[in-house]
Amino acid sequence: MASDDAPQRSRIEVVQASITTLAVDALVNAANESLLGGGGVDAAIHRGAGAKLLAECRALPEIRPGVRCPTGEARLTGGHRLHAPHVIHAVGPVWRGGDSGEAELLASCYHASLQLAADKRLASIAFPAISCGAYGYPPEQAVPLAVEEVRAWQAENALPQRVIFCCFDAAMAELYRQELAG
Ligand code: AR6
Repeated sequence: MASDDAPQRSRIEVVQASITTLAVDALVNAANESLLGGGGVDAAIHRGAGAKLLAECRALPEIRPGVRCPTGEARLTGGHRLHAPHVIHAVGPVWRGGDSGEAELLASCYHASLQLAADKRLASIAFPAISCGAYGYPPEQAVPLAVEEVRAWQAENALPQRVIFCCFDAAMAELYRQELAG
């Protein structure tokens, strides 16, 4: 859908599931700067996509040794064996107490991911709770930030029209629901 088409109502949804099960245009991966896989949602996405995803990530240019995507940025690949045709690998900040630019870097992840999706003219995207696992970002602070970034984007941009916050556990899903209701 082009942004100059008739305006469509944008939607934000909360789903409790493994993100790998979702049939959306793009899944966002909570990756690390190497883009060569890891634990958590990154492991699940690489497991679901198969070895060709790792090969595609390895082929992305390194901007410094071992860094294919700096913190706060995002990169696009195919989804390979996933239902989703695209994966957007975003690198969230490690939580260091909140005074090390974490909020700006996390906001930048959401913004960069939405920008890549819009550039590809994708209509739907699913985000995990970036940085809220191994990277230790407090969900009570990450969730309002994620919701605000998506709302601000959708106020200005037609695509992606459908944004899903995909949570592994019920407590996280409830945080998003409360934030969206508020
Ligand atoms: N579907 C949806 N959400 C999930 C899934 C899943 N299959 N698995 C975990 N989560 P994390 P981070 C949730 O640790 O904090 C990796 O090793 C999880 O409950 O995956 O950004 C990378 O390679 C949590 O709420 O990502 C990096 O090194 C959220 O996803 C590092 O971890 C994010 O948890 C990134 O850490």
